[in-house]
Amino acid sequence: MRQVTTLGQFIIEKQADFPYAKGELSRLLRDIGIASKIVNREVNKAGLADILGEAGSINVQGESVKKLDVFANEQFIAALSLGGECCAIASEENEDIIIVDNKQSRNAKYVVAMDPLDGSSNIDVNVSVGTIFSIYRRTSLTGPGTLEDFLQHGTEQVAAGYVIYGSSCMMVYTTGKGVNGFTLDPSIGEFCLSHPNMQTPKTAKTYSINEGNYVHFPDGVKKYIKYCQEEDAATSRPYSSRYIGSGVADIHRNLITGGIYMYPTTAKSPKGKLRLLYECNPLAFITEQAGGKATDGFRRIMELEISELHQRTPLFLGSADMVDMAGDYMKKYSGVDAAIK
Ligand code: AHM
Ligand code: MG
Repeated sequence: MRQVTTLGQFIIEKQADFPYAKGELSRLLRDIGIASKIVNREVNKAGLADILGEAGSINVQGESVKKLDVFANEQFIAALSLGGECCAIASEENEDIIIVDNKQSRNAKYVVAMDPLDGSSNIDVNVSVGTIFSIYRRTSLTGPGTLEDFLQHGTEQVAAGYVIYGSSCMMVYTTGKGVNGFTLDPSIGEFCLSHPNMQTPKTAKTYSINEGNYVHFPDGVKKYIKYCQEEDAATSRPYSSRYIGSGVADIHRNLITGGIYMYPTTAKSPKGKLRLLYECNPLAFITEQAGGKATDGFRRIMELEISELHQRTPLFLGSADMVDMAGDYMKKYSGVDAAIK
């Protein structure tokens, strides 16, 4: 029988990489793993809505059926609160931070930012969705967690990851020592190491962007898209366009096969659509750890100043050579003045 390494075993083995660690981070990652298994179970049942009851209705057991993004948010908050290893949580679903103020959590070292169910509009059409998370060491010393604990540069992240609820359920995470991916084996209910030491190709032939917004893109993006579409045998162009519209799914594919994901400024989203704290920073950390890059078109995502919990930013993320070239086009045709201040 082949030896399998479960997420739990792997976390314990890797704890040795952090000589001063007392296991809190390991327990936090374990809590996230547990919540994601519960969310996966519910996502898999989403197609049964007609039988089990539509979101917002009362199901056959007389319970009210929750929307899956609300359900996912509640599951992650419950797992993190009960686990006792984080003193505050920031979520895309909550305007303000959630202070976890029980006896055990009050002085916990970490805060967790998350998007509990990214791309949730895709659930009704059976397209993959995901959870994104980011872990920081608190900057306040003791007592309840504060907003300031979250307003740190992405470079300060201690760990980050995503879970993709797709044809299989996978957790991919980094603690700053490479990226590892775990696939849920439903027969034993465990995440098993399936993608050790993930590396993204340095260059590739796929670009991912919502081209419906083309007329509103900055000139640098328009010109870069045209470059991707030109015929040139030496650079294997034209490239392929691949856009699911579910960020975790697009970025997971590009991480494995290579490519660039772009969400620039548009008329509807003049500062970009994606959120710095719980979407862009964690995805940037994972991508960099896999050998890729992430910028806002001009600057490294993980060095951007953050002043608001739900702050947005443009995002260019993926294979290093492609992100560099898109950045060159931005500088040449859009100019540094176009950078979001
Ligand atoms: P959400 O957090 O509200 O789900 O929005 C984020 C999603 C990403 O998953 C995806 O890449 C992007 O928004 C798609 O946006 P659009 O439909 O504008 O292309
Ligand atoms: Mg989101």
